[in-house]
Amino acid sequence: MNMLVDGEWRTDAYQSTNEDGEFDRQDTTFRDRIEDDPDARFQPEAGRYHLYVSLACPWAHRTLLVRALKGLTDAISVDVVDPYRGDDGWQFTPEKEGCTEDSLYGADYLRELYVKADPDATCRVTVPVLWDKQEETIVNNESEEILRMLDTAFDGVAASDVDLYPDGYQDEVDRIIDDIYDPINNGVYRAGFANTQDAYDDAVEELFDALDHWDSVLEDQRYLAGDRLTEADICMFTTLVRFDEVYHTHFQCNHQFIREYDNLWPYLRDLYQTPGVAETVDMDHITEHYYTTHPDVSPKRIIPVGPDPDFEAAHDRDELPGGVPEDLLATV
Ligand SMILES: N[C@@H](CCC(=O)N[C@@H](CS)C(=O)NCC(=O)O)C(=O)O
Repeated sequence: MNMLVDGEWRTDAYQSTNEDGEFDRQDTTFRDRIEDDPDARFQPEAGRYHLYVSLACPWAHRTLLVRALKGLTDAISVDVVDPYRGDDGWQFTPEKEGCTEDSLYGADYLRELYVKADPDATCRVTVPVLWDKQEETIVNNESEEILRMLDTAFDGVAASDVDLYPDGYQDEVDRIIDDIYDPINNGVYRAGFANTQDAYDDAVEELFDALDHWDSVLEDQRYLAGDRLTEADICMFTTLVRFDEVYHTHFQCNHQFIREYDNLWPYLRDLYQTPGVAETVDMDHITEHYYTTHPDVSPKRIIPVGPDPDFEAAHDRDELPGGVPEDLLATV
């Protein structure tokens, strides 16, 4: 697979499975932090930061969701790459529906920004990227860390007081984000990119065990961490919303659709209908990306018709304790 090696683009450098045929996701490399501290190198400021995203990517989608829910859309600008990722990696194709140019530098490919940030970069060129316009560099390209920064470091800047990492819930939120990563968020990729039957079998078994578990947790609580919408729900949402259209078919996670679950399905609709969320979901970019970008998995690049789940249908979960924070309803 493609990656940068010493700042040069290579199409043969990155092996995505290990010797057992298991998908091996590489660690991200830019890990600086924006901190609300006068001595910090990267401080929260309106207009200083920029996100490079793909609307198809579940990891980038997390950052767009927090940006929307926190009321940071005016403070943090965004550019959107083409959903199709070819041999040259993520590309800017402003002529295509839902895509933008690189509004900062007019780059053709996202990798140019990585090399600008580090001329000797040796890494995958992934989205999301949190870019600092002041220092002209990448602050961070790990979604979990970006979403935490947008949620917790921008209090003086964000238009909304919504707190997705509230006191009293933090340990639980961290535990859930950690618990769902391997079997669910990364689990669908482990199933889809497995190169052996054993690797696939292990991944789907863990995936559906975990989905069953969370389906039962959600029977009598509205959100993953209890009665409040938190970062954990953001992390779960971006996988669930892609599941029936993409992961079920493309990654062969076809034991069950999300819309067949008693609680996960209404939970997914509840999140989708939370103010600010639906606008971040672009199913055309999602389906185009997956079905056309992985020739090993889907060589004919045909985008299937899909079940078109009705995310707008009533969910009735407002009968459970807790709910959408008032300030979110007011600001989004
Ligand atoms: N751990 C990273 C993963 C990001 C990631 O893998 N993004 C994918 C898109 S869904 C990507 O850009 N892949 C390009 C590549 O691996 O070359 C995060 O959570 O931000």
